[in-house]
Amino acid sequence: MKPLRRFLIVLCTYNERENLTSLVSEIRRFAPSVHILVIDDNSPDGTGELAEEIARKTPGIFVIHRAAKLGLGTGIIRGLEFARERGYDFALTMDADFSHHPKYLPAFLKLAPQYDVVIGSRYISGGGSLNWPLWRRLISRTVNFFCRIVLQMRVHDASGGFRCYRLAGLTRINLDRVFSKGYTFQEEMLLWLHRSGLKFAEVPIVFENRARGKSKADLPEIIKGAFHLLRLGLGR
Ligand SMILES: Nc1nc2c(ncn2[C@@H]2O[C@H](COP(=O)(O)OP(=O)(O)O)[C@@H](O)[C@H]2O)c(=O)[nH]1
Ligand SMILES: [Mg+2]
Repeated sequence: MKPLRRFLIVLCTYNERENLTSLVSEIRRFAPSVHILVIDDNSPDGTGELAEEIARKTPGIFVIHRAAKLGLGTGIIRGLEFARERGYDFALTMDADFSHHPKYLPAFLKLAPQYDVVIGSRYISGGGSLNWPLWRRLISRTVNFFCRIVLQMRVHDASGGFRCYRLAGLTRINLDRVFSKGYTFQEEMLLWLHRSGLKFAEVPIVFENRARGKSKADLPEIIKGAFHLLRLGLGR
């Protein structure tokens, strides 16, 4: 008999109290058998305590608390390590603000067994962005242009964080080598995976701007991101 494939959803949270309860229940609705790991960076709004409360009531939900806001990238790496330690086959990362809607999970779960990385893509037919400010859309387009032309990545959406990784494929890269701590983790991670010759698929997703809570993508994060991308470009 084929062994059951095990999925872990990694949710990094910083001040997502208003989203977490409904997000977890929607994830469970669309993907009942997956486990969920919340990585909270000591959110001042009490997201971490709420996550504990949900985990106490629901099996298959785990929480890691980090002492301070240490960045989305390091949070995801922590999540991937947890998934590896616990013997999951796949780790799925998504934002915790409904921009990555759980309704797309079945498409990821279906494709995952045939690929090393499944990417939720805004820039293929059927995908898109809704209610996202023009400046965010421009930055996203520029970053993706850079990834295609300078970094020579053959994917349409290299900056989105809605992804499913086959954990066996990740052993081909050294996670300690990833230097982006924040948002550019997404591009950097994909670059190393791309160069190690893994098999990618893209599924269309419509990214919808958050309705609740605040974005953490501020100017310092964007400037840091630009430097990280230039560093990646120079390293070629
Ligand atoms: N644990 C943790 N989560 C973070 C951090 N920065 C952002 N996030 C989470 O990463 C996801 C994406 O962040 P968000 O603020 O929505 O960025 P945007 O969608 O690009 O505007 C959300 O689930 C955030 O709560 C961080 O430093 N630590
Ligand atoms: Mg968001």
